[in-house]
Order: sequence, then structure tokens, then C-alpha cells
Amino acid sequence: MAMEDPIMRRLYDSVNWDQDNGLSVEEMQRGLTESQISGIYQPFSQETTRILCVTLDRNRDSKINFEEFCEVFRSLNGWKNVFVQHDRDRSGTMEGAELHRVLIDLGYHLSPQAMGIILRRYSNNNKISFDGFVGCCISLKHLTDGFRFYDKNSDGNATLHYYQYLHLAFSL
Ligand SMILES: [Ca+2]
Ligand SMILES: [Ca+2]
Ligand SMILES: [Ca+2]
Repeated sequence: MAMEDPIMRRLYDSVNWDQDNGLSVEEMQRGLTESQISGIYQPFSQETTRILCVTLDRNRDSKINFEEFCEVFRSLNGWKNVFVQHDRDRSGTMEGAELHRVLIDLGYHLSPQAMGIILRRYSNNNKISFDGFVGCCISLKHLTDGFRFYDKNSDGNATLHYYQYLHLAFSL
């Protein structure tokens, strides 16, 4: 087994307030905020925290244990690299044109209308912060993968039952 990272262990223990076997979404949000991975002095997005917890809760016990916690940060560091690479003007935020570029690089070819919807949803004054960006990318992947599952011949059209649609929309 790989050696445990003492910095990660200290952070994990410090936010696991009730000292049980895992972190709740609230405890995770505190951990993500204290890590300052977002690069800004404000709470890490609650929605992105929730999305990270849902997608990386590998043993499905609704808590984030230490291994899952480390995986959350590995995943975030990966996103951080993508974010920094595409933040061309080094503003620390993603603007419309930068987001457009990043989504193309990630394989999404969206219409201007779809880009507009995403920007309205995730930006503040046309700027998307790192935590919003992560939430946006994970949600987009979830919805796209889910849609493609039903789009059997990959022509951009899918037939799905109302309940399948609801499951897709609400399972993240
Ligand atoms: Ca806990
Ligand atoms: Ca878990
Ligand atoms: Ca920027």
C-alpha cells in the first residue's frame, strides 16, 4: 500500500468533526474550502462538493472516507491543470471564450445557445470560478454520457422514458 500523505491525513482529521468513519457533504465542503484549492477566499461551492461526493463515494455509504477523500483531491488536481492551462489571461477565472475552448478540447461541440445556457448557469459576471468549472464539467459529462447511452446510433437524438429522463437529471 502506498504511504499515506500526512498533509492529507491532517486535513481529513481536522474536518471530520464528529470523528466518525467518514465525511459528510458539510464536512467535505469545509475541507475543500480549507485546502484553498479553489484559489479564492470563499467557501468552496456546495453544489460542486455534493457532486464530488456523489461521484466519488465508491462504497456508496454516503460518506467520504480517507481513500475517497484522497481521490477527490486527485481528481481536483487534474481539473486544476485543465483550468490553469485554459485560463489564458491568468485571471483565475474562466471566461466565455476560455470555457468554449476547454469544452472543445474535452470533446464537446456545443451550440452557441448551449454555451449561453451553461454560462448563465455557472458564471458570475461572465466569470466561472474553479469550483463552478469543476461542477460544470462533471455535470456535463454525466448528462452527455447518460444521453449517449440512449442515443443508440449517435445521431444526436434519443428516445427515453420520462423516468429514465428523471433518473438522468437527478442522479447527480
Ligand atoms: Ca464525519
Ligand atoms: Ca464512501
Ligand atoms: Ca481567464
